[in-house]
This record gives sequence, structure tokens and C-alpha cells, in this order.
Amino acid sequence: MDVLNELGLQSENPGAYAGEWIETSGELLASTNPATGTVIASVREASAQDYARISEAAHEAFLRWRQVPGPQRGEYVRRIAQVFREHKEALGQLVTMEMGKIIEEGRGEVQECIDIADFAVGLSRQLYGLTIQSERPEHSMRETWHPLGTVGIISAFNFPVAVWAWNSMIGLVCGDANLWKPSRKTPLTAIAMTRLAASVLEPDGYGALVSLVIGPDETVGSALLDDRRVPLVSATGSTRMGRIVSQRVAGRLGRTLLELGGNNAIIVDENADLDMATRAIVFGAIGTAGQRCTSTRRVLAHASIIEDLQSRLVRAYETVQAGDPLAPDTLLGPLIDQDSLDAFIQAVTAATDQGAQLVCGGGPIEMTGELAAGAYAQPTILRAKSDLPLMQEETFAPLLYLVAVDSVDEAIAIQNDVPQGLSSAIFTMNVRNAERFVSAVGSDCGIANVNIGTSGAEIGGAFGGEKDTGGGRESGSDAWKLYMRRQTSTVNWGESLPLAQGIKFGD
Ligand code: UN1
Repeated sequence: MDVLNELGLQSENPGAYAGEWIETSGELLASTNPATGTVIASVREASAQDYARISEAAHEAFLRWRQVPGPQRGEYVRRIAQVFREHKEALGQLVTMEMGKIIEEGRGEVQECIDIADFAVGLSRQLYGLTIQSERPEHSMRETWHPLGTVGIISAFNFPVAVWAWNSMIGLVCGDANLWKPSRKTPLTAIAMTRLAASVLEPDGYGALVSLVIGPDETVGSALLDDRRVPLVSATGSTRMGRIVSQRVAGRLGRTLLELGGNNAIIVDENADLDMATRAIVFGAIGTAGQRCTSTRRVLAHASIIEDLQSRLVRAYETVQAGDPLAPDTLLGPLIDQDSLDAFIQAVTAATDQGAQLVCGGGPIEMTGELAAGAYAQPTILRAKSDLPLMQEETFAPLLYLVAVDSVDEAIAIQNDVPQGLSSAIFTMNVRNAERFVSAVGSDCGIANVNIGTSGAEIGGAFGGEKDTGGGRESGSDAWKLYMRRQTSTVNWGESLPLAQGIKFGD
């Protein structure tokens, strides 16, 4: 296949890199295309012994890299972005083949990697600290930021390349090494990205800065969590996984950056632009087949417009074409696997048992021919009351709850009344309601948008959320600070030794 050739993938690939590709000693893992069920290629997984070697190499590379000036580190990242640009189309296709999102979103995900790399290049000339007024004469005080060490990156299947790039491109300019443990459902995209980044770093002996380890949670995942050479573990995935990561890493007083489940709502006010709201809801609920952590799961609509909104949504849902995610007209690809489809069907059954009304969808889509093996879910809308127990949970599928509300205050209260706190949005033309939504008494989420949906954030902002979403912030803004260690230095350039707080000690 051309895409595999272009990206240097073989039919069997080593599942670990640490400055060189490692002859891994684990099991053979087949990566399948979720749309067709066919094997794309295989990966020889890493073992716990392989892990020790990779961590060692990453640490050794870090010790050298931290001495390279920031802007020079940025120059490497600039060249990495260039390599991503050159292979954007092939990478986008590989993301689609291995993960199942439609090609437009596959390309968009690669663009997100390019964007964060460009952002990181600019950052490499900044990484500013502070100067602070000292209370003592002839003293200066400042705060500086230094490289941290190896950043462990645990990523999920749904964003198989972008979330790694958010962490690793920032990590690189911050002077860190990166050790990536990708989802075992998307090992080939991880190998391809590593290969491209390493093509820039390896000739100068810095390949191990983008180390990779593919293997089971119980062996290599466990070793990563307990590895004292990894001061920061950045993990994306389920809240269940995040709790384990958080507790294990905290046990050794390591730092975590968690980006876990979402249960994102769009509030539609009585005077909202319903055309815009409909489009945002359709993209948010059906895009990536509802498998983004930012996917729209709940719509809280004013009772005066809910019937109109519902019929617009149903009409739009009817036009959504399910099919081959590589085909340009397809808007809905498969779920990642049959387990996901089973969980979706169970959620629909449980929600209707709890009193929700099915508006459309609710079952699997039977595909024919090549796509018969794909686990396709019908885009589904359920009308529900705000106290539906299942609405507290995140179902990773195109399943949307539509709830009637009588005011924006009521909508905000319902929106916040879930364990998760990632993304949120309001559609309104009322400036008071818009500002209230983004105020201290409004949305309790990490992301709160006005007249924009819940998903599809730009890289420039800090990304993450509160409560069961884990509290982490990655990507843009000043998220880089988590990837560095802060140092406060007070320098005495005078000839006496005054003590702070005016203390006299023996003089
Ligand atoms: C995720 O689903 O883990 O905001 C990340 C978005 C994307 C990133 C999603 N830029 O939807």
C-alpha cells in the first residue's frame, strides 16, 4: 500500500524506539482497520525489559538536550513540523485507516500536530520567567524555568497523533525527552509519527527524545507509572484509567497531567440562531462518530424552541452518510470496535428503560460488502428528563440526549450536575446570558464556548477540564509550565549578608 510505503511501515514493525528501533521481545499485535476488519500491519510489542532500556536512553538524551538553547531546540521542532507537512496526506489517511475517523478529520488531526509544532517553535524563544522585587538592598530575585526530564505520554485511540504532538512538541522545546505509550488500537500511526520526528532528531544523536513503547498496560504501562525517571506522566483516556495513573504516580510524588472523560453539553437559548446551533450540534455529536472527549452528549434547549430544534436535528441527521471513512462524502465512520457498539446499544436500552424517548437511530447500521465487518452506530437522539441516571455517564458513540429547560440558569445547573467537566457551550443572542455562562457562576468546565460547539478546539488555548476530567491543561497558552521545573533564585550582589524578614542572627 502506498501510504504504508511512504511512511516506512512494514508488514511487521518493531514496537519500540529509543534512538534506534528496538528488537522487541513481546507478543505480535495486529492493527486492524475498523471499517473493514482487515489487518493493516502488525507490531511486535515491547516487554518490561525492553521498557527499562528505552527509559534509560530517553533519560540519557534528556541530559544532553537540556543544555541545548531553547531556540535551537525550536529549530529542530520547526523541521519536524516541515516533515509532518510533507506527509500530511499519507498521515491523515493512516489515521483514518487505523482509527476510522473520516478522512477530513484525519487530515485535521495531522494539521493539529503541525499547528502545535509551529506554536512550540515560537515558544522556544520565550519560556519566560519573572523578576521579583527583593526586600533586601543589592539583591535581585528571579524565577526561571528549566527542563524537567522525561515526559511519559499515554494517549488514547481517538486522537492517535494529535495528543502526542501536544505533549511532545511542547516537551521538546521545553528541553524534555518524551516517552510515548500509545493506544494498542492505533500502534501504526504512533510508529509513523515517531519515524518522522526521529528522522530530524536521530542524525544528531537526539532520536531517544521521541521514544516509543507499544505494549500492554500490565507490563510496560505499569513500568512507566512507577518509573522515577519520568517526573511527569501526561495521560489521556477514561476516568477509570486516570484514577489509576494519578494514584500510582502520586505514590512516588510524580506529577500528572490528566485529560479524561467529558460529558459535554450545548445550551440552546430561546433566541439562539438555530441554524448555527443545529450545525454545531451535528458536528459535535456525530463528528468522529461521537468518540471525541469533547463530543456533544447533551443538548439543553429552551422549551419554546425545542420542537423546532429537534425537527431540524432529525432532518440533518437523515442526510448524514455513513460509509467508508476514506470516501470524501462520508460523514460517519465506524466505531473503534464491536465492544464500543455493544456499549452504545446497551446505553440506548438502559436510557429508554429509565424513561428516555427514542427520537431517531438507536441501533447498529448494517453495512454491506467490504464494510460489513465495521461496527457502525446510527446517529441517535433521545429525549430525556434532566434526572435521567444514564445522562451522568459518557458513552463513546453518536448518542445525544435532548432535554427541555425553562431558563438559562436552570440549563447551567443541569449542565454542571455531572461528574465530568471538560467542554461546554451556549448558543444565545442575549449578551447577559452569554456572559453569565462564562462567568464564575456559569459553566464549571475547562472549556466554555459561546456560539461555537463543544468540540474542535484550536491548539492555542489550554485544553482540559475539571472534576472527573482530571484537572490537567495541555496544548497552548501557558500549559508549557507543567513541562518545566520552576526555580526561584535570589542573588546577593552586595558585600553584606542581610537576612530576610529583618532577622538579626548573632550580629
Ligand atoms: C480528545 O478528544 O481527546 O477539541 C481531544 C477537540 C480536538 C481535540 C480532542 N481539538 O475536539
